[in-house]
This record gives sequence, structure tokens and C-alpha cells, in this order.
Amino acid sequence: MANNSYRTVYAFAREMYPKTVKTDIQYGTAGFRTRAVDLEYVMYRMGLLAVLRARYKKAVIGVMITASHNPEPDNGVKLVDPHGEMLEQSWEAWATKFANVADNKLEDTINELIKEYNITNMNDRVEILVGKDTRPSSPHLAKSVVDGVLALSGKPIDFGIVTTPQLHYFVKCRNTRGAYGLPTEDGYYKKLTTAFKNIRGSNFTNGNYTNRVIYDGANGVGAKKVKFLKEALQGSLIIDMYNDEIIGSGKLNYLCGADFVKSQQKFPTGLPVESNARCCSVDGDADRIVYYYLDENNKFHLMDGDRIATLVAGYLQEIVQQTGIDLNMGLVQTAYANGASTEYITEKLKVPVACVPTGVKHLHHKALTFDIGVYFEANGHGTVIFSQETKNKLKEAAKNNSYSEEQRKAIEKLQILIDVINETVGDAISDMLLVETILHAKGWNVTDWEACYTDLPNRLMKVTVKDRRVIKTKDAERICVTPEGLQKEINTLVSKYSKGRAFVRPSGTEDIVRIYAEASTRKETDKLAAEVALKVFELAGGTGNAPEIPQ
Ligand code: NG1
Ligand code: ZN
Repeated sequence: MANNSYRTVYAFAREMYPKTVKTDIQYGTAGFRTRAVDLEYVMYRMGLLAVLRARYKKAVIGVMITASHNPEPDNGVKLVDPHGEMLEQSWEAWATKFANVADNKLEDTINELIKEYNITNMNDRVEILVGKDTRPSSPHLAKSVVDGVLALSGKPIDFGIVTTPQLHYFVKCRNTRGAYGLPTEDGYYKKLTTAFKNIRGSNFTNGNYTNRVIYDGANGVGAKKVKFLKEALQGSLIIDMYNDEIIGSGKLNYLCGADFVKSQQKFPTGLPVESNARCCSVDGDADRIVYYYLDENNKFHLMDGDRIATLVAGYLQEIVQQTGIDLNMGLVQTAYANGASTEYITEKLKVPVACVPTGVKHLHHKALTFDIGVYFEANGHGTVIFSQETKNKLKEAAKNNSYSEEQRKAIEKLQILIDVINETVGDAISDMLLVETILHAKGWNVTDWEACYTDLPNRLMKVTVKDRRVIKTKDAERICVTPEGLQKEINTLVSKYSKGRAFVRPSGTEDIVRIYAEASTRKETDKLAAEVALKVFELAGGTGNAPEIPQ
């Protein structure tokens, strides 16, 4: 491709987007994420990579600028593949290479990729959809992406401020030529809310269910977008929104949002205290959601991704049974899923559960192996995927008179439900509509929902070590292979506690080792977590102060 028409790529790189950071960064589970001021050249290069990916796949590709639940000075970028899914793993390595190569090697790297994938259509004017969250640094960084796209003669289409899942949806809509929905924001709201209203019917309440939810927008895009959603819902669901200072307030994700609520296990700032009122929080790019409430004694109760997953899987299982169609359904979790949720779903609901390593792409991938795959991370990121074959079966069955009227009603309901769901990726807005649909159908309030099972107390800890890569794991991160002897020590500690479980793994997004523990009481859980943390500290080269064991 050493072609004069691409001179702009290198001129731009040299003059406008020189590499300003020496240390390497890595395209991880959540793309690139770091301080916004260090990202300009990375964005430009991701614009280039997106064009190459689009030419290789002969499809529309997305680029989303966000740092999700991170604080405001950070930003980040992730690429969206043709079906609206995360960037294929083999290209993550290319993304890393593109980001880290010296300015004068950028041309060689582009040529290397073109050669490796034999990209011959270098003149195709491929479309790249660009979206961004509400961070003040986002518009500027979006311009860098657009410049990268233009430098390789791609066609950037800027969708402005959108949620991450909306951009994934747009990409899928574009690539299916509208079969998945209209690739516009209005199209998105219309698809989701039409299905939602259709299932709900004219009775907005049912049994213990009331159609009002208190919503924490994390001062981000999730707040901005819910305003449009509310209009489209036409009163079928009342969303009382808080934490909706959108841009420049400096409060994005601060003491609020899904990550704060889940990791601190605390009620967020800015929401009214109302006993037993159903509340939910989304994160900074609205791809995660958790529910919670405060009881009469102001005690905080969390309904995290595991709860949502069990609610959804249980309900779908019921409807599938009513359809009389043989469909295999599975729930995908990670090792962070609360043991009580796994037990409830396997023992009580009899839905098979698969456990995969942390990271949405692993969950998504596994969910694709079922006719209906439900996946959720405990932190509230998840969705449901229906295979094309399942959709075809439903379509056929809906026309088939050998099914009873009751069965056909269930089939129709399932078909409509699919349209409430954003299958491309976890989507806080769509997940909220799904949860509300199920609670409405069951006539449940938040305490009825919680009564399904009792979470085991759990604790997440971090330990800083010299090099977190010394920790290697297997069996979906549940077993630690190195450093030698660590797993044996963990086993000994765990065996002292009733319902004890613990595992350790290196974080993919921070320079730390994470420790997870659960046991039958809070006191035991805290002790087990600290004991395991101390073993990690001792055997894996801990730095700083050693973890203290509570007495
Ligand atoms: P790491 O840092 O690898 O544990 C965290 C979350 C993941 C996922 C990614 C991407 C936990 C324990 N880990 O990964 O679930 O969401 O961030 O954002 O919540
Ligand atoms: Zn997010």
C-alpha cells in the first residue's frame, strides 16, 4: 500500500497525532482505557484500524469513545465488530500493536496488516460509526478517530453522544440492512419501547408490582438518554431520574452509578431515601445496571447482575416451557457469581450454568452455544442471545396450527420479548425494561424478587504485587496454577469455613491481583478474604503493607 494517496496517514501521524507516551498500553477486556490526555494518537490509530477492519470484513465497524465507570479524567476506546459484538480477539493484538508502534513504524505496521489479511479493496469507502459518552474529553478524541478514518479514505459517521450499547445496536442494524432495527436513536427507542408496551398492555401495575423506578443516571449518557426513553414509554413505566448532570459537572460516576453501588455495596449519593422503593443505577456508558433498595431500617439490599440473570433465566425458562418448543437454554456466569445464585438456578430452576473467565467477550461467546443464552457478570453487564435457528423455529411455530392457543400465546410473547432485548451487548436501558417486564408479569415488588434466594456474603479485595503475571489460572479462573503452592494454601483456608469459596486472578484492567471470597457469614467471609489476600501477598511478591486479618 506504499501508495502516495495514503501520504496523509503519515503526515497526520507526524504533524498532528505524534505518539506522546513511551510506555506501552494494551487493548484489554474493555479496549484501551487511560488518562484522556494520553489518548489522542491512540484514537487516531484506532480510526485507521477501524477502516482496515471494515475493509477486511467488508462491513460497517464501530468505534466507541468511553471509559465506562472510570472517573472523568480518564477516557477510552473500543471497536465494535460487524454483528455488534466486541472486536475479535485476534485483532486485539493488532490494536495493541497499532497503539504502541513508533510514529515512523506506523506505515510498516499498516502494510503488515494489509498483507497478513490480504486486503485488496483498499479503495472501498467503508463506513465507520463513531459514538462517544458525555466526558468533556470525548468530542476532541472523537475528532482524532474521525481524522484516522479520513486519512485512510474511510467514511466516518458521527453518532454524537450515545450509550455504548446503542452504538453496538447501530452497527448491527447497518450491517443487517435494517433487519435488526433502524440504525438511529429513534429507531432504537421505538424498537425497545414498542415491544415493552406491547407486553405490558394497558395494565401498568400488577399484584405487588408498581410501575415506578428510581433511576441513578451516574451523571452520564445513561441520564441523557433516559429522557428520550421516557417520552417513548408514554407513562407505561415511570422513571424518576436522579444524578443527571450531564457534561462538565465533574461528577460522572462519583459516589454514584452501577460500579459504585456494586463494589461499595452502598446506596448512591443524590437519590431520595424511600423505604422499599425499587432503585437502579447504570454506569458511565450505560452498559451495566444493578438494582437495590433500602428497607425500613435503612439497610441496603443489592440486586446485582446475578439476581438479574436468575430472574431473566427463570422467566424465560417458564415461557419456553409454555411454548412446547424444545429449546436449550443456558446461563453463563463467571467465578464472581454468587454461589447462592448458581445453586438456585441449577438446583431450583434446573437451568444449566456455564462458568467462563472474566470479560464480556467470553460470556457472549459461550452464550452463543445455546438456543437461548443468558449471560451476566455480577457487576450488572449482560444480555440474552437467541440463535437464528431459535428465531426461525418461533416464526414457524407461530404459524403452525398444531400448537394450542396457549402455546401460541407464549410463542408470541417470547417473540415480542426478543425485541425488548439488545442482543448485541449488555445494555442498561434494555436490561431495565426487561427486568421491569418480568417483575410486572410476576406481580413482584423488589422484596418478592429478593426472596428467591439469599446471597452468600462476599468480599472482593485487591493486592498489589511486583508482577501480577506471576498469577496464572485455569478452569475459568477458579484454580490458581502459579505461583506453586498458592492453590493448596487457598484450599486449606477455604476448608475451614462453611460454604467457603475463594479464588484469585490478575485483573485485566488494573495493575493488581483480585481476591474473591464468600462464606456463610459476613465475619467469616471477611476473614477468609483477608487470609487469602495475605497468602497472595506472601507467595506472589506483594508490595506495600501486608493485608491484615480481622479478628
Ligand atoms: P478486571 O479488572 O479484569 O477484574 C473488570 C471487571 C470485569 C469487567 C472488566 C471490564 C470485576 C471483578 N471485574 O475486570 O467484570 O467488567 O472490568 O470493564 O468486576
Ligand atoms: Zn460500562
